[in-house]
Amino acid sequence: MIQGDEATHRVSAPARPLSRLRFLERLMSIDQTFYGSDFGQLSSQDPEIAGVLLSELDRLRGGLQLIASENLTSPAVLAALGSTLSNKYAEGYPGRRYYGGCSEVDKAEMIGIARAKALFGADHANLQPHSGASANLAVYGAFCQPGDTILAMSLPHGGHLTHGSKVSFSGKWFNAVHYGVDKETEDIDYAQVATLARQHRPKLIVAGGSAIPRLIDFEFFRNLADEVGAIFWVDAAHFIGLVAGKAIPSPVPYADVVTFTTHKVLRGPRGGMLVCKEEHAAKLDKAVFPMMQGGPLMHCIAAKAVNLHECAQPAYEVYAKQVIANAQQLASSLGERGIRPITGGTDTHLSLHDLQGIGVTGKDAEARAGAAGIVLNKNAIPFDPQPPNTASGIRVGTPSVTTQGMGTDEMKLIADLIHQALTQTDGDPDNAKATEIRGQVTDLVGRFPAYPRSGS
Ligand code: DSN
Repeated sequence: MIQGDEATHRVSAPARPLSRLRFLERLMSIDQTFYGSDFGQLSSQDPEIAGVLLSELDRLRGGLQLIASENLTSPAVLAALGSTLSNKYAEGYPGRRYYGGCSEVDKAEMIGIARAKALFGADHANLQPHSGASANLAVYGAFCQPGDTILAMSLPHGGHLTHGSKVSFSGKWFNAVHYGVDKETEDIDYAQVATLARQHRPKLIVAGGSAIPRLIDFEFFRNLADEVGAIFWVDAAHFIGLVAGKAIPSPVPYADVVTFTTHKVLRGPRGGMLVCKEEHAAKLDKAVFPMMQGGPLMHCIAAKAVNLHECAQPAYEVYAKQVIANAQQLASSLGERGIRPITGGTDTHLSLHDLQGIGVTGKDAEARAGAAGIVLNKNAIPFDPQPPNTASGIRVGTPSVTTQGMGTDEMKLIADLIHQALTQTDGDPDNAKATEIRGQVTDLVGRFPAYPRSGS
């Protein structure tokens, strides 16, 4: 089990069940430390929105958060997000802005850039992308013209919307060719990647996606990109936190550019970032601003810097390794209960599960788990016979529960609770079995509270 404040945000022993009134009082006192004096002002000025903030905290604390792309960022990151840096216009880059008064935000951005370069061993970093999709848009802007061909993983096999899906700018403006997974191994079909690259000679080759449980062979992609004269781009949004924590190999030495979100395993604020080789730095900076974005979100950039410092601490390495150990335990314990892990398991923070063996759709599974206090998402599995809105699978991830301090014993229990919810309930929160499972979830999260209350 992870110990220590930096790893888990835990500050004290678990709380006992409280009356609703006492609970809200305690909530208010700890929230002062999360939001500063502003929370008091917010609650008197706008109780409606203050109530939403409190009830979201209540929701986070009351259930098991297994969305693979989410995490529980630290109070320090939240403090930077809720700061006056939000006020500042700072179009441009440190030392060359289009606005006066940028001396302090320049410092924040330069600190963040230096931390990102050091953490990832990168030549260059850009912290301004508002999101992962914005960072990805900048890559297209830097390297492609409309109509150019790109090669990426297909969305139903684990890719991402911005990798050439027809409903995204990337599929509308570019000619996207997609590779998938091998039917037997369910891992990336590297032979197909090579065949398609040689046939189409794409401008960009992309590795990465949203539902890939296995490590990616970056050296293979680098060599292939060199062979066909393509730029090699890694979308590392899902796993960059594991790279930061030195728990899995880094794509940075291999890729021309690596884009990512900052809020998944990395545990930073919601946003995007990119790191790249020096030769592409000026082109990518121009593609982020002024090609794709206007004013950067300086409060968010400061929060990214805070997070990068957290990720450089030894406790974060312990955390990243535990995220994987937990994901592996959860995947195998679900598998033992007939909820088959795609590829047979995971090397990362997430696993994808085929529910056909238990005769439940992804959509029903999401509803049944949700009614039992377990938050996860339905997901298409490779060669899925169901449409995406129904899907035959679920995706589960361990970033949040590991932040809460849970370990492999808790993963075994969670697998059992998921199995019970999926096979013995019907999505109705009033169902007696769902109520019983919710009680067990409450006990578990009570022992490992998210954002523990001061003095509890
Ligand atoms: N929407 C994210 C996810 O859940 O994986 C990817 O952008």
